[in-house]
Amino acid sequence: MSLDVNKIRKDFPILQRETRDGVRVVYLDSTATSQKPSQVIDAMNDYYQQSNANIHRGVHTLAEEATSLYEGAREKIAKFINANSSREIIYTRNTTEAINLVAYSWARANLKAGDLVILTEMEHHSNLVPWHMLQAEKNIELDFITVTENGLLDLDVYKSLLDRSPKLVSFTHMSNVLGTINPVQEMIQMAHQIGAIVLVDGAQSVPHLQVDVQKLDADFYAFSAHKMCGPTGIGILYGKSALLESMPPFLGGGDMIKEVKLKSFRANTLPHKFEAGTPAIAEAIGLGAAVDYLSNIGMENIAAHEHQITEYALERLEEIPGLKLFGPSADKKGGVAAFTLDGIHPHDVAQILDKDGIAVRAGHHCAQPLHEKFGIPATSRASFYLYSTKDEVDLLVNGIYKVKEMFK
Ligand code: C6P
Repeated sequence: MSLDVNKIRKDFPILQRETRDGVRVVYLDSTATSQKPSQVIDAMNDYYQQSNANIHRGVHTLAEEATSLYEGAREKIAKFINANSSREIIYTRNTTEAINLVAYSWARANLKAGDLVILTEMEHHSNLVPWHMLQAEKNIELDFITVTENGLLDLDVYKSLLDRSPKLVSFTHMSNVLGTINPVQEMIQMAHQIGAIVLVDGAQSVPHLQVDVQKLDADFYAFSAHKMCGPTGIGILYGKSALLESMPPFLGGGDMIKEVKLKSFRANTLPHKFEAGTPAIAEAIGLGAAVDYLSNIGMENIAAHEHQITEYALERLEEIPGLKLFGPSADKKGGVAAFTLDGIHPHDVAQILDKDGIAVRAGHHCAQPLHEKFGIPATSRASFYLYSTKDEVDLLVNGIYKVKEMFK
């Protein structure tokens, strides 16, 4: 089934606006954050207007309503990624905090000096820096699966790294720069064969692909609401319940305890053990609405639409003399097109495109080591989502020709 993109676009108020210069907004930066449909904005407004109260603390009507909406959203999220139970869904602030939770709690308790953690050269800083910090503290060892010239993980290197018996393997499901969709299920299976635990960074996959954490057999899986039509300020750590049960709490405070004495405490059961303090209640409800929104359209339909747009975009961009695309062919990637233009700085490209209302991101996209690997400081990056159109790709391509003309 193809998407009715015109109908979908009507759900997103921001796509109806114009820029300062009175031109239409062409939003090609969904990899940084997606736009939000009215259904999500309304769910959050309704909560504040009708049910605002703190959760888990009151017996009054509003507190019960707020708790039920907040926990109801957790159920929806569990179903969306096919977790075995909503106890395995931990609310965090974002993917970054979810990865830090694993680094602070599971890794601090389970890793010792000399233990090996395997990452990849295509990781976002969120899946590098927490491990650098742990390395400084515990003297663990880090090593990296290399990225090939065409933007794929080198699985032979992975195999040889697994021979060194790592305790943890962590990698992104989909690269935010190359768009590469990694063979996650196969990689998890390989890690499990040697007894390693696997953490997947799903920041770019959950918004765009049907993800089934049980089928993948991921031990931990992290993602952010704001990239999947939901609000900022909330993300998810999925973890297998046996692992989460075995882990010490991350942050201490209200709600994460069963009992507190002056000199001790007993931690709460899952998932509350990892949710200290008043959480982002409206945001959780907004994420629940985003999950409903995406599920109603169907993740397979969304992925198919994005594939069409990406295929078209790569084809059109490849025609442009002096433009170099990074990452694999459309059949191996999601809706991301990072590129450089001969002799023109990526920031200049983005700034000039902005004059025509075209929003792309320029920089290292929080993947500095990956850019270093390719010998470049930065790229310009266009990215696509369920509301993107071929007509927007054409506007991007025309805009790039204009940039080239200006720098001639
Ligand atoms: N990438 C981008 O423009 P947070 O900021 O915690 O919601 O997500 C972090 C993150 C982790 N992993 C991957 C693969 C990501 O792409 C991101 C966020 C954005 O590419 C913002 S830097």
